[in-house]
Amino acid sequence: MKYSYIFSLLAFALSTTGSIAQGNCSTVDLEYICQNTEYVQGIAFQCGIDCMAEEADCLEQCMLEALELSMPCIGCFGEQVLCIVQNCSTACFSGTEAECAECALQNCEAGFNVCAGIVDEDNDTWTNLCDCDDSNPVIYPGADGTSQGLDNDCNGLITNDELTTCSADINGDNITGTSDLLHFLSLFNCVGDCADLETGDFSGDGVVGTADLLILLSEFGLYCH
Ligand SMILES: [Ca+2]
Ligand SMILES: [Ca+2]
Ligand SMILES: [Ca+2]
Ligand SMILES: [Ca+2]
Repeated sequence: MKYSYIFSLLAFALSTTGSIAQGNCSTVDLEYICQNTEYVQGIAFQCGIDCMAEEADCLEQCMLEALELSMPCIGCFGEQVLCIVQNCSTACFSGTEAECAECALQNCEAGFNVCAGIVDEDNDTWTNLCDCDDSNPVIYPGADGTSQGLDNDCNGLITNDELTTCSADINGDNITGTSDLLHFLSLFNCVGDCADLETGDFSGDGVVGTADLLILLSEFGLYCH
């Protein structure tokens, strides 16, 4: 029995598309698997080896001790092993590792994903394992910035190509916020010879007024560049 199928299954699960949400792995479980993919793969591999001749719950207990995953989520790994044994014994006992992995993918990958709740609801090819917003297709690990103030690439930071272009960032600190609003209000209704006219006249009509306030409010709270 070869246990390298688990490597393939996890690698595949990272990029495959799914359908139905609601699984046994919580959001915390999925994030843990995403953050520790190689470690989880290694433990699954080792526990698979250690439990080859043991009772059915050996694999689950072994993984539970080493991984910070919930029992229902780990149960999906156990079901996966059962599925492999039932469907792929020939490929995995006497075939190559590639044949074993291929058989596991075809027969047991979909079931594992359903069990674990691994889906790709926004069809950006990244499942909810590592897609930090699985309802928005312009957000996924490695995504290009879209200048919408979104963390497109899921790295926890809003970087240059992700920043919005905000005309209302009066003080130039790369965020349109309270300090800009206060400065703007001090200029409100200033017409003609106001020294700071240009600063608050976002709409370019020569008056600091309601049109400018609406622009500022539409950008309020945004990270800018
Ligand atoms: Ca996705
Ligand atoms: Ca997404
Ligand atoms: Ca980012
Ligand atoms: Ca500002």
